Amino acid sequence: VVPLSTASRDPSFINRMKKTKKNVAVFYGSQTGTAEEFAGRLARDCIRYGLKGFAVDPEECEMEELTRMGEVESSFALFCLATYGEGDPTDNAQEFFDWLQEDHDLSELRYAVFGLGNKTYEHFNAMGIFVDKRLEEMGAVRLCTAGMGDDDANIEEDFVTWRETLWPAVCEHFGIESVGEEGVMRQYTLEKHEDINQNEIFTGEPTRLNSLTQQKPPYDAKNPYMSSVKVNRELHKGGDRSCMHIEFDISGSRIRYEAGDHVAVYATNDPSMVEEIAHLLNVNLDEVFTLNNVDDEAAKKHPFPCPTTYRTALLHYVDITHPPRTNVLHDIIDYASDPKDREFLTRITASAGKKEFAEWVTESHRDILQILKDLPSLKPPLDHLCELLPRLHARYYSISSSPKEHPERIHITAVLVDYHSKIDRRIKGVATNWLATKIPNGPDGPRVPIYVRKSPFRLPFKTTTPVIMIGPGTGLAPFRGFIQERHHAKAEGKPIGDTVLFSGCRKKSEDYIYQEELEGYEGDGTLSQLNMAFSRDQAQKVYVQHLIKQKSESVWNLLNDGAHLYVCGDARHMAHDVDMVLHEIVEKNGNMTQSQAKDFIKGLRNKGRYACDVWS
Ligand code: FMN
Repeated sequence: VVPLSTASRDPSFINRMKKTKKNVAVFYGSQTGTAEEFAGRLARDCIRYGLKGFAVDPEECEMEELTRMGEVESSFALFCLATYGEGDPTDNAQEFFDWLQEDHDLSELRYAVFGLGNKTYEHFNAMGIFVDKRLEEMGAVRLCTAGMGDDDANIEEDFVTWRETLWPAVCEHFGIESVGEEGVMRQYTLEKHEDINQNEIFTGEPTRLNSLTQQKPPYDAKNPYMSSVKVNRELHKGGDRSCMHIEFDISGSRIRYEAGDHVAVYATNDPSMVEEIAHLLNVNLDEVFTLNNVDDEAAKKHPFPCPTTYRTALLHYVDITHPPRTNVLHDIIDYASDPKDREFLTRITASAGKKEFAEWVTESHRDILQILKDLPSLKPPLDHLCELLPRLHARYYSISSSPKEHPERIHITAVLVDYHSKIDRRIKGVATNWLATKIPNGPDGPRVPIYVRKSPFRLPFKTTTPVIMIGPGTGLAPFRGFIQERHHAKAEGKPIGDTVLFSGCRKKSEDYIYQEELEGYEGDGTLSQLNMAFSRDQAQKVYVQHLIKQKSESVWNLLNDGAHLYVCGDARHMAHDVDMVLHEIVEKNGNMTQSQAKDFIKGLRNKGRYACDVWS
């Protein structure tokens, strides 16, 4: 079995460029694969201009060689860089980011940047913006204006639009022209296995063969732990939504976690969707195959662990529920036998068809199955579809327990994603709907692959430091862990500082999660304030930011006493509105001007006293 990535690869990307006559290095900073996918597409674009490109993981090569780009004739570098957290780089771009803090001579480098971000975050595209500026400062030549992808709107469209400015700029700079038309180029070739040993076939392992059946610590993203689900219960008392309290058993696994960490869950797609796709495309799901990269130099030999069956690929490895990106539909146009379907797909995947694509695919939430149903003459080979669809990624949940009180369990608190879209299509979240089926059924329970991801979201070191925690809905999750932590310290006789919670839900009688626990903590003095906003229990909507405003004075006094502030939950509205109210409080109660208040809050952030764990 060929490993997914070759560990012994030459870390010198310049050597690799020279050896394989490549002239375009496409670096990606990616956490969930979007930037990596875009980098792969840019590398493939190169062929059209008589160039040779390859996608490179900055973590796996010596980025200081950017100073030596002149050694490769007519070369340039492209960067697809996502931003995370509070304007941070992705894990695989952290070292590159650190390297950029020092001065280097980059006058031999020509480059262009596409940033991936989301406008609902305060530090929109901070990493892309930083790298674009920093490379220029160090003497590198910018080939075109940086692209700023917004994942809150349509990042695919942003990418395609930017690419339409990139290639003409490259052509002009190097005096080259497009050499071929826009044919579809496959990145992988199909290999079928008629006669293969069953133990050599991947059955859902994220990286290593048999890692899910022959379990060995330490556990991480490449080697998740098959944890037994011990509890899965409903937290809502009424209403039409569902929120699950789930407990994963980690006893004997040597997994350690801290309150504030995340747990990643590898979920499986809905088997009935998989069956339907196979039926429409007339494929035997148990057929065993491998997809091999046509580029021998590529870091990724296969798009996902191979050899495997189509069933495993569709259940575990590819994302079949998100509406596909433009390139997926573009690359399968020729598989439609009806000229009307071909015309339609050509129109909506062209740059002039962006609006129609957005309406018909993205906004209508059409997944690949729905598209195959709506265009009955479209019959792409399943292996090509598997190549084009993005990887199904692990989903992260804020852990809602403390290891001090639950050393052998990891708790999560998850709302079931199941609703009807504007045009009445049912939207079901992959992971939460799969978790909903994981009901304990005996001593060994159903098992779920998990691993713990460390987070910087931490209680202050001293138990006496006051904390203000703001987390409505499932934003309460990490704070349940924090409160357990303080409860434990208190039980041990340690003094604890003010512990203030602002949380909320729609109706007290329906979706007030962990009500008894929270009231218990208020009663025994663990919580010094329990502020709950019930948005729909009265004529006027009441949210956490309103309660924070009502408690302005107390919040201000706590901040003056050195309190740490935490916000968790919805980034789009809540975190933003809370931030505004905090600015108002500091301005008014601290007698400051607007800009002084801004600096004060910035100071809190810099000192690690204002932390966010938000999502959108
Ligand atoms: N985008 C920003 O512009 N600024 C941020 O601070 C930011 N933080 C994020 C935090 C989380 C937990 C997540 C899930 C996304 C965040 N994003 C932020 C958006 C991502 O950068 C964006 O979705 C990007 O397309 C992801 O690229 P990737 O799939 O290559 O990792």
